[in-house]
Amino acid sequence: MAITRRSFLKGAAGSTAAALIGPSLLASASASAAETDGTWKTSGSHWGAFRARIWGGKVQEIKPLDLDKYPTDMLNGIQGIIYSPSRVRYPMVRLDWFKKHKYAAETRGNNRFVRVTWDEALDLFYRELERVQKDYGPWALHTGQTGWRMTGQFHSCTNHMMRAMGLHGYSVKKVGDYSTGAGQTILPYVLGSTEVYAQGTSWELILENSDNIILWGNDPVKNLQVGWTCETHQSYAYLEQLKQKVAKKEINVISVDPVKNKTQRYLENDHLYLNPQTDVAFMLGLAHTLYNEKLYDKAFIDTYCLGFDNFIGYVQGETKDKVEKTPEWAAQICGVSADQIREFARMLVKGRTQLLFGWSVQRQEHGEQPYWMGAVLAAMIGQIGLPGGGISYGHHYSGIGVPSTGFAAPGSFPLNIDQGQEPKYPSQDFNGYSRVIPVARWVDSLMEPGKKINSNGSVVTLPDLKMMVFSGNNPWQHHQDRNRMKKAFRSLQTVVAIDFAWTATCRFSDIVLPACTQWERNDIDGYGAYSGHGLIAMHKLVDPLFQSKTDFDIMTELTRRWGRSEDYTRGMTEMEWVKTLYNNCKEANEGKFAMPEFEEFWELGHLNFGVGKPWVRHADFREDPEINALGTPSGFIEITSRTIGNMGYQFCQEHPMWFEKSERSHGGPGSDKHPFWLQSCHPDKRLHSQMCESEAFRATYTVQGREPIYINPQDAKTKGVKDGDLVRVFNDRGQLLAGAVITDSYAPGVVRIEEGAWYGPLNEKIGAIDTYGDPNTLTQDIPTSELAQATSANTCQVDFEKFKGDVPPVTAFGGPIEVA
Ligand SMILES: Nc1nc2c(c(=O)[nH]1)N[C@H]1C(S)=C(S)[C@@H](COP(=O)(O)OP(=O)(O)OC[C@H]3O[C@@H](n4cnc5c(=O)[nH]c(N)nc54)[C@H](O)[C@@H]3O)O[C@H]1N2
Ligand SMILES: Nc1nc2c(c(=O)[nH]1)N[C@H]1C(S)=C(S)[C@@H](COP(=O)(O)OP(=O)(O)OC[C@H]3O[C@@H](n4cnc5c(=O)[nH]c(N)nc54)[C@H](O)[C@@H]3O)O[C@H]1N2
Ligand SMILES: [Mo]
Repeated sequence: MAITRRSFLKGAAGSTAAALIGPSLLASASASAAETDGTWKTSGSHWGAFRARIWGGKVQEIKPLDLDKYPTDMLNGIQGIIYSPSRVRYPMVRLDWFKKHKYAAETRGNNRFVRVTWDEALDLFYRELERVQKDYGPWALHTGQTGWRMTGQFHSCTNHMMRAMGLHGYSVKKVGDYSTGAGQTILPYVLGSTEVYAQGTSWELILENSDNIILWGNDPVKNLQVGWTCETHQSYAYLEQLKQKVAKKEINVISVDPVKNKTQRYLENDHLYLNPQTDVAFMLGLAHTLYNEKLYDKAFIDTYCLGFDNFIGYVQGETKDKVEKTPEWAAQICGVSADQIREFARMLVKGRTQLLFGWSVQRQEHGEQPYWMGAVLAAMIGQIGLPGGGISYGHHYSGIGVPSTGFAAPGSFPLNIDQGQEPKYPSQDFNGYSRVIPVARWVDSLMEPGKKINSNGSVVTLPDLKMMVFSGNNPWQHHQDRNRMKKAFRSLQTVVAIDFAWTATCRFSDIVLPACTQWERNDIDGYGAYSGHGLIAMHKLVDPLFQSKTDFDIMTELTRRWGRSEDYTRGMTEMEWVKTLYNNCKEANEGKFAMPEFEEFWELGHLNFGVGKPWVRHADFREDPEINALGTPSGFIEITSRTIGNMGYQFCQEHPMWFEKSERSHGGPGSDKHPFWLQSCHPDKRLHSQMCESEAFRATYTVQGREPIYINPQDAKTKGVKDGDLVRVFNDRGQLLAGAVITDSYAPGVVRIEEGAWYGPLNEKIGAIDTYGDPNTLTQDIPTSELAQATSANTCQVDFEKFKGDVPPVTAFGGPIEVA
């Protein structure tokens, strides 16, 4: 058997070369035609809308659409996605799985694959679907993981996969997501909606009315670069105004964060460092001050809230742990002095205060608590429902806070099978297992099938999964604790991945099908997820590369195998679907906005609905809490929740509380052995793992070809690590190589490796070093609590040292080891 040289060694050499060349040289080298040659086409992306110059069948150049006044520099990474050496080129099947016919689960991850034809690959996929439904049942198949599939409403690949699977049989699905699992579960009990995905008070009203803005674990300047649909970047116009108001001292902006983040560096606002994961202790200290200094809004609490006295009993040390939550008590946990806590509390009630929470604080153990406690704090301040006051949990996301136009956006390709249709295997017998599991608990299912866990008031029985199908998500990026995943994957018989990039998920799969990127197909998308700013025509820029196909074509061919392709496609082609989605949207907007005929829109490339009217979140509730009651059981803000109290959980009780974490820095558990808190925030130069494969762009931030780890100068000195050094980062769960960037933006005891760095294990063995720097090699796979069962990625202690010894090549990129 000959091993072709598309091996990891070559991949490593490639990335070093790119590091030396740099981005500008590569860009000009690819522009082989004169600047004016070719045609310009419009398309969209999570990173915004753009125009691309196509010449010689290749994308030569990308420019932001004129409408986008604040384009992200990630547009420079797009060509590198299309032309990445990590593209999935052909249908591939894992060698040992293919040849041994006994799943060979123990060698999964060795990255040795054979090339097969499309027909062979789809026959195998179908064979496995049949086998699992016949030999086991719907409980053995999980098709429910979702993720950041590329933009475009028709080609939403998760929908394509799920609809096709649905025509075959039932399977296990998920509830919740990795983004806001804890927040979206707790807040309906407290404020009556998920809040995290709700439109927020308009920025112009915040800018006009707020005296204080608290950016609570929140980095909008970094995180608004991407959006769930094609992003408009309108939020940045408001952030620019905010910057001016900060300079003129018209608005007092404070970042509460263990890190000086990108937003703070941009706004040049004040900062309150606190120890990681200690927000609730800090907030309890604030509540203690507001209560005992009689600064809180008693009238608001009496009119709009439920269960305040019960909660105050805990603050005063009369109930539960009988510890008074004085600022002195809080100070020894959160690292902010008692005097500073008192001052902060007094500032909160001086004028109008808008709390703006990010999502990272709930992506940690007991992540339900800081969100609930934030609502309590906002209630004590008493400004919920006023312009520029109250609390928001989403102003860093997809343009929340940009007023909504209210016009309909295009719908998407249906995720479910059509009414009246039945799958080939109609059995819905889940053999006593749960058919829906909390999103982040699927690896637990693989490890402990049959285990019963509490989940948001009910009991979930983890299914005994044999097969998983992934499309439009990368679990070997999004889930925690790689070595535990390696163990868990041994209980799977068949794993199918459909992707255009040879991610670690492909490496750990058995059948890999090459999808094309969104720029190799025609589609339509909403422009501005929350603003409803308009529509984008997504013109196919180039033909699908290598043997890749659209997800639509892949699933049409698959469903044909059991005679259901017509049901799947409804007998329509790609362009017929795109046109239908447009026409349905046109119809929905009839009488409100006169949309042109499809052909005109397609020619123009975009449609602008204009701007919406400013709006205040919860204003109606404030105006009349009886008529406009919240969606909570009582209709009021529930500071104490009887519903949750009755669940009887240990780590989510009847009101918000401080719970010690299983791992915490600054003297907390585990910090004696692994002193540094690792935060794995969202990347500044990627969308999770997407664009990591973009070689020249990656070279703009890597250190010796590795993912950066950000370290405080003091910590670096103690460890004898210099800027640019390779470091080994480790704990009892795993180890990785990363490149040191020394910066005083990080507090001592805090390090960061951004999530989405591609996992590049040296080999498939458990414990093997990760050669590129995926932080999920080190994170803990534990639930937030019995309530949400969400991911706790940010509860993670590590240690690091300067790397000594032979430096292994980066194995993350460049595709499989192809065995002929
Ligand atoms: N440690 C740590 N872990 C985290 C987080 C964290 O903060 N820290 N954050 C979590 C959060 S909030 C999220 S949302 C998740 C993100 O987790 P994911 O959404 O799984 O991450 P992505 O890297 O965006 O993966 C999308 C995958 O889909 C593929 N893809 C895109 N478009 C298409 C398409 O059209 N067709 C096909 N077939 N494939 C496509 C891409 O190539 C990529 O491999 O990560 C979570 N994991
Ligand atoms: N560029 C870019 N933007 C993105 C994404 C991306 O991948 N790239 N992903 C999108 C997605 S899917 C999501 S879910 C959102 C994620 O949005 P978030 O989860 O809000 O983003 P993060 O960047 O992880 O964290 C925000 C801030 O929280 C701080 N923080 C972390 N832990 C603590 C803590 O214990 N206490 C306090 N007070 N602060 C803390 C961090 O230092 C950081 O400054 O971003 C979206 N936007
Ligand atoms: Mo997310």
